[in-house]
Amino acid sequence: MNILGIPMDLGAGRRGVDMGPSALRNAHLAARLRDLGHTVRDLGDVDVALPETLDKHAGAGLVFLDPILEACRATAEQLAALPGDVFPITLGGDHSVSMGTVTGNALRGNPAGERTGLIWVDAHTDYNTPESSPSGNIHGMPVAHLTGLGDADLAGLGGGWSLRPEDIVMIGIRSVDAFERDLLREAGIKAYTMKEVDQLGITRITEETLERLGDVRRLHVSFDADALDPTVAPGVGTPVPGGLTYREGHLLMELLCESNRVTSLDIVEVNPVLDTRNQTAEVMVGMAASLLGQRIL
Ligand code: 6HN
Ligand code: MN
Ligand code: MN
Ligand code: MN
Repeated sequence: MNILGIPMDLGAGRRGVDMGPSALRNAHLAARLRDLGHTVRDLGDVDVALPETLDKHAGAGLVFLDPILEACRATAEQLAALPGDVFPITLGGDHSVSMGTVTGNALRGNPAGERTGLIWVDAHTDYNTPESSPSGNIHGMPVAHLTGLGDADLAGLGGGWSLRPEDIVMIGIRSVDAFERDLLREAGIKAYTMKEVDQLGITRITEETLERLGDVRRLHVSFDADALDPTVAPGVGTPVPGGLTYREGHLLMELLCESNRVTSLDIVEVNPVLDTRNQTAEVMVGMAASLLGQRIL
């Protein structure tokens, strides 16, 4: 198991998620995984430019485009160079880091070009393009770019590889922008909203998700802390009421663990500046532990 931090908050509207990797390490991520019997290697952090040294508006409508592109490229390259059989856990950082993590994991040890599935656990669909975005913040755009929409450089991170919309499932959704909704429908991406979490329950949703991605051998889970209810995970920059409960989050991770099919994980959008005594980092470390083998009995 390999840990890689991407201490970046350039894609978010508020400062502080750059401290996410530290907060998660401080919440004993590596020790928890070692207790489960895993061999854990921490690869440290990717280099990310500091916003204070940059011109915010250099990227024509896209806030901090160039430094985000650079950090995502470095992330993708580092992950792609890892062996196919390691399990990378990447720590954000704002959710724009996932353009790098999903790309790198899709290319890692994959000479045959096998498909990668993406399970996006989030309050938001993050499917804005530069044109549809109300904020210009790139953390609202990673999934669109992974499927080839939007800015050509960001969409081209995979050097020809991009994610198939039918290989994406989103869970926990409750905040979608107007034009983003149109793009999501056009792409035909499956998204389970909180309404469906309430109606169907996490067990059925997880079963349907795994069945839908049935012939995809590599599964990446991207877990945005704001998928959880703000009472459970208060340390996030874009909180939305009515999220996953503590148990719904764990149950999702426990069922994905049982499937034995997940091959990489992101933990993103943990903002220690807005948190209460590192609660959100601790909760997210618990989620990772459930995905990686922790059992109640
Ligand atoms: N996240 N849809 C909003 C935007 O600015 O595009 C919020 C995005 C939040 C992104 O939390 O990863
Ligand atoms: Mn997100
Ligand atoms: Mn979110
Ligand atoms: Mn955010």
